[in-house]
Amino acid sequence: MRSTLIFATNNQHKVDEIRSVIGDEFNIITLKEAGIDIDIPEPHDSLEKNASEKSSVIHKLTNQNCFSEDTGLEVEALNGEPGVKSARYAGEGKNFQDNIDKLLKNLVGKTNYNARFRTVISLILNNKEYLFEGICDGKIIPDQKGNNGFGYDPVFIPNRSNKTFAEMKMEEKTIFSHRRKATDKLIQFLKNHGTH
Ligand code: ITT
Repeated sequence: MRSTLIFATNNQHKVDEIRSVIGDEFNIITLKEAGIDIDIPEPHDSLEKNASEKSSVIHKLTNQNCFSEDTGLEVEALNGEPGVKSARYAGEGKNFQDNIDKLLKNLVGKTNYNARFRTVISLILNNKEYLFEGICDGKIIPDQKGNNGFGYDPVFIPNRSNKTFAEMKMEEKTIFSHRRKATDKLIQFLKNHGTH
């Protein structure tokens, strides 16, 4: 029987992207599907700590194997911002457009547009926690392009591409993405631990 893992997120885009990488190998249950309605806190100053917080809250609640992920956009000229604050950069509303507007405003006059997405997955398997990281290097563009994806996708071009993530279909974003790289490590780990 396929192993079941709860994915501790309220972000459906993340669920779609991770499911497309994991395929049918594991049974991924969303919070909604598990009947859990909770706004998981992200109070910490690092992606690692916030990812741990999210998985441990759900583990305490369900006592089941689960994982979470925290992702940040780290912009060189802004000393790594918005980073851990990516979701709420322009305020508690977590509004994607407001966040992009604030980012572009803060980059006016800068010459270095280098940036990276970093994803940290926290897995709790049989009561022990494991972390996996995925990084996608690229750059920010000053004019938004594309309507696919979510968050900062319309202003981020990964290295070795000339399209923003928002101009790509999910399958193409997956070739480059931070989230896929972290998920690959998660899958490999689960297989090595005899979890199928
Ligand atoms: P959960 O905590 O419920 O998982 P969230 O949306 O709050 O969902 P994060 O705390 O990880 O997720 O916030 C990261 C923010 O960074 C997210 O709201 C987006 O604005 C942005 N982001 C994350 N992954 C992204 C991606 O692949 N492409 C573009 N923007 C992304």
